[in-house]
Amino acid sequence: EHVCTDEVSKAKAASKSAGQPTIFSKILDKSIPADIIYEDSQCIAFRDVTPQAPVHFLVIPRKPIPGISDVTQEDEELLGHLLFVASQVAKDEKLEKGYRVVINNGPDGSQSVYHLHVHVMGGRQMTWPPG
Ligand code: IU
Repeated sequence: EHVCTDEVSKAKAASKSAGQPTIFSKILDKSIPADIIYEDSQCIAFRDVTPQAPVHFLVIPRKPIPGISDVTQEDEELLGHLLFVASQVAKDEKLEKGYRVVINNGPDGSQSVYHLHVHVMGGRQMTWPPG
């Protein structure tokens, strides 16, 4: 097993900081800027700084949950809300031809920021399987 793209090695390194505050906390408290396209009491959506498609935004909860594998039953409604917001912002972004929704989790999932986030990518034909 010698998979070592830049993306994958970054993700493996990042997993060691799991549990620490992330850069997304700073986006949430607005101490660093981001292109925020939606916000409410539970979550925000902002454009990914390194877009992998013509439209690529992230939906993140205000609650600092490290990843999808860390949720508890009390997060059930919040998880539904994140997906609902993803669908509404996708509509605002005019992704009527379709889009992809992704949650990376842990080292094997190539998660690089340990604050739960839903990726929404669209504006081009996506391929399957993902890398
Ligand atoms: P991942 O699922 O943890 O691999 O995705 C993290 C994403 O966060 C990735 O697409 C980055 O481009 C994105 N991102 C960002 O939008 N702004 C930042 O300051 C940082 C990462 I650090």
